[in-house]
Amino acid sequence: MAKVWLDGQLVDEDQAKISIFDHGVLYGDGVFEGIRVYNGKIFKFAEHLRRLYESAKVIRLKIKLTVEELAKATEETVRANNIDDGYIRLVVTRGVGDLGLNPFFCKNSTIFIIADHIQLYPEKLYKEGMKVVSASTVRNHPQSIPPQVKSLNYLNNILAKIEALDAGADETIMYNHQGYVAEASGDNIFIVKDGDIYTPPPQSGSLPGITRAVVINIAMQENIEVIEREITRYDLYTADEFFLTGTAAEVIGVVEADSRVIGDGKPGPITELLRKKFFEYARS
Ligand code: PXG
Repeated sequence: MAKVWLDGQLVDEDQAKISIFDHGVLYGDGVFEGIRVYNGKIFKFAEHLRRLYESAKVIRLKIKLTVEELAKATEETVRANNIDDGYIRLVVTRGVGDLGLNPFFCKNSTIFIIADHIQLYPEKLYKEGMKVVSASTVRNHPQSIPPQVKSLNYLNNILAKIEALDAGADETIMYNHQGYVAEASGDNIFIVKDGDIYTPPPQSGSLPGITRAVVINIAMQENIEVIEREITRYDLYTADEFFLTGTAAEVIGVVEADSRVIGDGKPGPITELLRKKFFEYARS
């Protein structure tokens, strides 16, 4: 049985229990990270930890462990479960409080760490590419919970994902309050036009993805220009290639957007190149 790290102890997963008065449960009040393990090594661990602590800072959540302590606990959890290739879910909630919103009644954050095997998209989807549809649900407004915060409240993205599933699509495209492309429900967006790569800047309302940053670096090493700028629906529909990046998906091609076929209907050559290079880089 898998072992879960919960507030300082490794416990069997069926014994890992938190209070129903935890504000993570009552209000979705907390932050999290999803991290890959490749060949026994935690991928871009420092970057994920940094994003977690920055998310916590923005929502005024004090994580009771130092970065070093949390890193050690995470490594311990990965080892205890013999994970060579897998997935870590690091969660910090506001902790136990009362039934009111006041977060300052929560004396201690709750921390748990899961290290497990990862559920991937089927191989067929990587070979043939995904279908996506535009969501009517708008990405978090920058003056609400900032879209750069990886908070435990994912309902906005879940509603957008439901729209895609209802439409028989694999993923959804979320737009910001100004109508520019933000991101997919749990992945960043890239398009290719005339040999250059375009991706929305984080100010367009996306999470600053760690996979996104790695893919941008790989593209630059391959002498492909990467331009961060606002992207419209028109840009998506008329792109030569379209792909998504994220911890779970890595790099995956999109071949249809709102019933418009992208390129020749197959994942394009730059998508395939970056997918291969990312795969090699992550496992090196
Ligand atoms: N946007 C959002 C809203 C995300 O939640 C990304 C972009 C990509 O960021 P990274 O740093 O992962 O490249 C995410 C990350 C899942 C799953 O189970 C989702 C994410 C991470 C891990 C697993 O769908 N989302």
